[in-house]
Amino acid sequence: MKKVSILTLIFISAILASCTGNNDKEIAHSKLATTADGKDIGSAKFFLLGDGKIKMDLEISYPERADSTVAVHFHEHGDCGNMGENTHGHWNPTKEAHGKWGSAAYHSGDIGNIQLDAKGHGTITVTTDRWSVQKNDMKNIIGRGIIVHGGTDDYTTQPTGNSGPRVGCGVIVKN
Ligand SMILES: [Cu+2]
Ligand SMILES: [Zn+2]
Repeated sequence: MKKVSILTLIFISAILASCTGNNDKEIAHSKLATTADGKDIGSAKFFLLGDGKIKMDLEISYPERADSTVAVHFHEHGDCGNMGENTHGHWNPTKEAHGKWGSAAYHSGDIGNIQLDAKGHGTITVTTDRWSVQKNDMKNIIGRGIIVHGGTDDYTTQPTGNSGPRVGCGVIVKN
């Protein structure tokens, strides 16, 4: 019996070690909520990587939107009031056209479309040098809004991608 417990402890320690085995530092986050009634629909976490890039892990849990696509963008202002309209337009520090992430031209917060499964769950990870958390840096993402749209980004229509209503919203906050 004692042998089993010790083995179990060793096993649990190994699992814990592997879970915390990365050195990425979480530097910012955002809680996403519905614009209509403030219901929690997910979150974004931002990590500073060893090479200076920032990685975002964004997760959506939105049963009402199961089996659909939602478009996600960073918008200019971190104010989710007025059904998300107070975030204004897409954050666009590089003065480019709206487009698909990684294409020839796109806004620095054009995350794009996320497919939600039968439970309304979906994730996306973006790693980039287009973001920072430095004050007075035009790449600073702190205080920007994240908008979840009820439609699909066509990656073409300017300057919005014709992404539909603003169904979810969050503000990027420094940790
Ligand atoms: Cu948007
Ligand atoms: Zn855009």
